[in-house]
Amino acid sequence: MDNERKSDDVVVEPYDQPTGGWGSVGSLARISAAEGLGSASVWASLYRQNKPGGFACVSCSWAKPADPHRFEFCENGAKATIWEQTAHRTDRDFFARHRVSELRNWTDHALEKEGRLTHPMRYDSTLDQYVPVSWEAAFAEIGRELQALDPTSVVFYASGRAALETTYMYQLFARVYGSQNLPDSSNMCHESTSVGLPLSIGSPVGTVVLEDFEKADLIFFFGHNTGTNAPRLLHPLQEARKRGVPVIVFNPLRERGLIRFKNPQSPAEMLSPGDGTKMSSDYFQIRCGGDMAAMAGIAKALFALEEAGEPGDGTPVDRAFIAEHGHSFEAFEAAVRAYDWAEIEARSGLSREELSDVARQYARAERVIANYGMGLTQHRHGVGNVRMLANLLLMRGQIGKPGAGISPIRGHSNVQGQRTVGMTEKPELAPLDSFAKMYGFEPPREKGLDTIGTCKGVLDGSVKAFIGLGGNFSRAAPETDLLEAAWTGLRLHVQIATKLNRNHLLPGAVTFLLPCLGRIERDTQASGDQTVSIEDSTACIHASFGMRPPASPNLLSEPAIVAGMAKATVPGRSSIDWDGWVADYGRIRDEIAKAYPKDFHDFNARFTQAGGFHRDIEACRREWKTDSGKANFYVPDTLDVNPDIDVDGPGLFRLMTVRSNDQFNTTVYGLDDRLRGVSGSRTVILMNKADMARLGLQDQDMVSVETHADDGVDRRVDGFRVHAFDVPEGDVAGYYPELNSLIPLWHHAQDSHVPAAKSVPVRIAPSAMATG
Ligand SMILES: Nc1nc2c(c(=O)[nH]1)N[C@H]1C(S)=C(S)[C@@H](COP(=O)(O)OP(=O)(O)OC[C@H]3O[C@@H](n4cnc5c(=O)[nH]c(N)nc54)[C@H](O)[C@@H]3O)O[C@H]1N2
Ligand SMILES: Nc1nc2c(c(=O)[nH]1)N[C@H]1C(S)=C(S)[C@@H](COP(=O)(O)OP(=O)(O)OC[C@H]3O[C@@H](n4cnc5c(=O)[nH]c(N)nc54)[C@H](O)[C@@H]3O)O[C@H]1N2
Ligand SMILES: [Mo]
Repeated sequence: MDNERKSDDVVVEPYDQPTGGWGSVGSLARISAAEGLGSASVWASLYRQNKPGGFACVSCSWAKPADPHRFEFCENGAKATIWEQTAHRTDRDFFARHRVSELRNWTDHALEKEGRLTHPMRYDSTLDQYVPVSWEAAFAEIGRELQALDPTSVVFYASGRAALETTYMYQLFARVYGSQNLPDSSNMCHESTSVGLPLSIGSPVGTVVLEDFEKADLIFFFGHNTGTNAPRLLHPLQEARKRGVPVIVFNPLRERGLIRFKNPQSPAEMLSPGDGTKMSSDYFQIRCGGDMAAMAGIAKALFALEEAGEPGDGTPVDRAFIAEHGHSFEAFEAAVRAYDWAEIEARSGLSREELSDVARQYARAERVIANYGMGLTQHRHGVGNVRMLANLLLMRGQIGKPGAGISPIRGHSNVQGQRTVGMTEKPELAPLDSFAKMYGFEPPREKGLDTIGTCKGVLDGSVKAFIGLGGNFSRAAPETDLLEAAWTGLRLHVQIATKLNRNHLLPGAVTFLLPCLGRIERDTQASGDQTVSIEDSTACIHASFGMRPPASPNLLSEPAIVAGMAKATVPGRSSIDWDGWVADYGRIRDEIAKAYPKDFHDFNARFTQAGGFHRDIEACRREWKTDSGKANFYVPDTLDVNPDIDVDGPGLFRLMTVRSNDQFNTTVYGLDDRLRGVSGSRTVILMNKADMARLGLQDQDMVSVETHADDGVDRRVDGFRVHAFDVPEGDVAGYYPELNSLIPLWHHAQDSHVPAAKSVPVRIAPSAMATG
């Protein structure tokens, strides 16, 4: 399909415009026209995005301020809104025209471009088509199928978008049924945070709120492409830069958003001739996987500064904080002192001088925020990365005070919230005793399957059924080719979705596609129009009011679909009033408040307040819910993020799979990545010029990319075009999900099981297709 235009349409050239600016306005105008939307309806929605009384953006999870801008949205949030409100429909006629095996040859972009799903469908294997089904018949058959299966062979996935109310019901449904297989997209994303931070500071989430950005006097960024993936964060960052706050970035790619930004919502800035605000004071093109080493280097330099004791150097190490709050600091200090600079420089690709300069700036700062994204979490040593960053902050007492803290930038708009209300495969993270008491059932107590466990189970046949509450699991997960081939072995496959995607085209023996309302749409139930809630990256809970007419009269809300399945599957097995909850979501919030009183007391009274309400995070007030009762310093036993496999050998490259500016995960809006200067194709490999010369490659040459692994599996993609790019030697970058079949299932973070999507060991060769 249209994943690859003619080669001469593919352009990769340095993009030297600021992020935001007119490029972003042009991009929006193109997308709304393509989705068949008039500008009036688009602006009416965008005006209410992320506002008190409006809806919470369906794109990223960045914080929503109490005092919003006139338009509190970014280019990419607007794209997500427009994409969800599209005038196009994937209706019954569409499915009558296309067989499922035909649709499997379409690209992700082509599939979703067909628009919103309108009718519940069931796969008919004799026709190889989806055919309409009634909601009643669908629920009844799903109930019968589930009753016939062993609950521990059934997976209930959630992709991070569904609201707190839906998610609370969904996990209860799974547990009443007897399954704790509750993976969510967090397993592929910030699980390294959710595993690492509790060990370090006793909290699975970050400690920073929006106001802290106004007080910070130094800001770090590790491995996050902010201009594309959390663009609204550029506003507080721009304010900080205008105050002269240093912003220090570590990223192998020079991401425009952290280089220059022009606020598209400020007429004065847009019309001024300059090229916007310089967003970072220092930008270090660290080697992929070099963060542990760089952080060790900064820590080592801090110890050196402390020893030198120059009066202008501030407080390199906060010994008073460490004495009162720290645990195992001595072992950390000894480990850092033992690493030599040669190793630190080689692994990070940064010099001792550069890292010592960072340490000097850091030592002088009093309030410091460290932000990070997938560049830290999606490595084999992802948990170590996160803990090392916590160390760096803790050694200067930068957690638990205003203007400072650790700031994991989450992915999906409610991914953090889903974990908060019980969407977890780990029994110790859900209040199972409360659930048992409140609803009169015995929840399963053994650990369920996470994403990696689910993939293994689908591959070995032990997983028999998969229910997806949103998402595109098989496409987002690693080892995609094997997974797709095995998927058809499922007995039951149910997807609750807004748009058609590739996972939906992998039928099991019994397969349903159930279309739901999106968050922007009005959700009317027996008690009237309903409100839902989500938790943002900074642990603030917000109300979201749907406003648009539903895409089709045949859609049900997500809570109604969950209730429909639950009533058919586990009738009488609990005291849960499924229908009553659907009639009035306020009742679900009352239940959440009872199950989680510390975080959600007076939920209904508090959740509509501007800026949301902040959950009670003990680490914010220096109460450490760890085994030692203190903030635990992590002792790194290696600076190698790939300690057990070879990603540095001769001829090997470390492949980083990243998002473009024109996608939301597997949803591809277009073929351009404006902020990286790539346009016209997504099947590209971005490579350093010197590496290309060594391989005898010219710009635009076709290459094949093969995973370096000796496990007997051949993982290869072909027909990708190589482009010279400003990336460290030995590192290459390309787009997810097109490259997911290269990631071996075993290539994941050791403790959190997050697929290591950022350092896949690959070999690159001229393509056979080029000559054939
Ligand atoms: N518009 C839009 N917004 C989104 C999404 C989207 O697809 N589109 N997805 C959402 C989701 S689910 C998530 S999780 C977030 C993801 O947001 P990000 O965390 O920004 O995710 P990626 O696009 O994977 O980009 C990873 C960044 O880390 C850098 N990097 C790669 N390897 C390393 C490394 O070893 N060290 C360092 N220091 N940096 C490295 C890459 O160059 C890149 O800038 O965004 C969310 N927001
Ligand atoms: N190689 C590589 N792989 C990665 C990553 C990477 O950086 N590199 N990133 C990983 C990360 S961080 C994540 S979070 C995962 C994402 O994995 P997923 O969350 O599973 O994937 P998405 O693409 O976000 O899911 C998109 C689908 O969700 C459905 N949808 C959209 N809105 C709604 C809604 O309101 N309700 C319902 N029910 N459905 C809806 C639509 O049908 C759409 O097709 O991918 C992971 N995979
Ligand atoms: Mo994510």
